[in-house]
Amino acid sequence: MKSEFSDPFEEARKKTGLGHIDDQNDPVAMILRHKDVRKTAHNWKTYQSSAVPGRIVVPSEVNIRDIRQIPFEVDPPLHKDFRDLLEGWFKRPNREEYQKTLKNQVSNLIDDVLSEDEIEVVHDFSLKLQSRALTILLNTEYSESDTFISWGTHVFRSEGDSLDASKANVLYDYLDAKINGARENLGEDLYSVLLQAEVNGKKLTHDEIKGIMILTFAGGRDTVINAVTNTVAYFADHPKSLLDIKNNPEKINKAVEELIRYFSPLTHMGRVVTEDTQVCEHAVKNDTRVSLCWASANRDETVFENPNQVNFDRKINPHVAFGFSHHNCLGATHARQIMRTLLQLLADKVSSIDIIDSRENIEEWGEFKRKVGFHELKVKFNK
Ligand code: HEM
Ligand code: EMZ
Repeated sequence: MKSEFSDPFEEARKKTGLGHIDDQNDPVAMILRHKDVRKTAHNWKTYQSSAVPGRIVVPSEVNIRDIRQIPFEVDPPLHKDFRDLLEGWFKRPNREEYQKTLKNQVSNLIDDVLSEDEIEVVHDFSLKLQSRALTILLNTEYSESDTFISWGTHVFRSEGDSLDASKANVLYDYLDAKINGARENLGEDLYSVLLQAEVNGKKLTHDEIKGIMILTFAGGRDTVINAVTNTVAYFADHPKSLLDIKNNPEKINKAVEELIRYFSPLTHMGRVVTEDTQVCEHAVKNDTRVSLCWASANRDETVFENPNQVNFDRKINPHVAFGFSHHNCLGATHARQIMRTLLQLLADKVSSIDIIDSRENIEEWGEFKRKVGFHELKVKFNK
C-alpha cells in the first residue's frame, strides 16, 4: 500500500531507546521513547534550543544560515516573550472568517483537480494548497501565493541537496523587500504587526522580524505538504475511511490527529546538551547534540495500542507530532485547520482516488530509513 508508513525505530526504541547518527561531524543521539522525548523537551536548561543558529536542525544548518529563527532557536525566559507576542496571531485559524476563506480556497482547488485526468499531488495540489493557505495566515494578498509556489517544496534548500544554501537568498531577499515595504506603508499583514510590536519594551530589529518570518515560511512548508499528500494517498488506499468521514463528520478532528500521529511529518528536532548528563541510562556529553524523535515516540508501543495502525476511533492520542512543551508547534492551529478542511471537502466532493504512479521520499538517518512522504504522487481524483 502506497500509504503505508512503517516504523524504522522499533527495534532500537525497545532495545536501548537511542539511535546514533553522524551528521557533518556533529553526531546526534536520537531519543526514541515517548517518555524520554517528553522529559527532554521539557528540560530546556540541559537541552537547549538557543545554540548557534541552525545547530538544532538535523541535518545541521550551521553552514547554510546564520540568522536565528524565532521563537524556535530561543530558550526561556525570552522565548515566552516572543510566544506571547505571536500566539494570538497564530490562533486566528480558529476564527470563522479565516475558516471560510480557507474552505473556499480548498474547495476551488479540489474542483480544479476533479476536472483533470491526472494530477501530480505534491506540486499541483499540496504545494498550491499550502502556499495559498499561507496567505491567510500572513494576512497578505492571495496573489503572493504564485511566488511561494514558484519556490518549490522547500523554501531555502534545493530539493535534491539539503545542504545547498544557494536558494536561501531567494526567500531572504523576498522577506527583506516585504519588511521594508511594510515599514514604508504599514498595513494589516504579519510584517506590519511585527514592525509595530515590542518585546520587553523594545521594537524588534529587522533581523528578528526576518527570523520569525523565515521560520513561518520554513516550518510550515514540507510538513504541511507531506501531511496533505500522505492524506490523499491514505484515502486512495482506504476508500472506506473516506466514506466513514463522509457519514460521520464528527470524527474529523480525531481522524486528523490520528493521521498526523501516523505520518509524523517532522521526524525529529535536535537540542544541544549544556552539561555532561544521561539520557536513557547512556552518558551524553556537554556540547553534543541529541534529538527528540517525534516519529518514534508516536509509535511507542507502551503508549499507543497497535501503533502501526491508523485508527480514527483511537480513544487517547497523546501524540507529539507537533512537539511538546514550550516549543510546541506555533503553526498547529493553522495546520490542523488545513487538515480538517481537507478531510471535510474530500469526503464531500470526491468518491475515490486512483493512484497512477509514485516516487517515495525516504529520509536516511544512519541505519534508519524513514518514508516521510512522496517526491511525486500521480493520481486521478474521481467525482
Ligand atoms: C515548531 C511540527 C506546521 C511553525 C514545531 C515543532 C514540531 C512541529 C514538532 C517543535 C520543534 C521543537 O520542539 O524544536 C509541525 C508539523 C506541522 C507543522 C508536523 C504540520 C503538520 C507548521 C506551520 C507553521 C509552523 C503551518 C507556521 C506556518 C512552527 C513554529 C515552531 C514550530 C514557528 C516553533 C515554535 C517555538 O519554538 O516556540 N512544529 N509543524 N509549523 N512550528 Fe510547526
Ligand atoms: C526549521 C525547521 C522548523 C529549519 C519547526 O521546524 O523546519 C525546517 O524545514 C527548516 O529547514 O530551518 O525552520
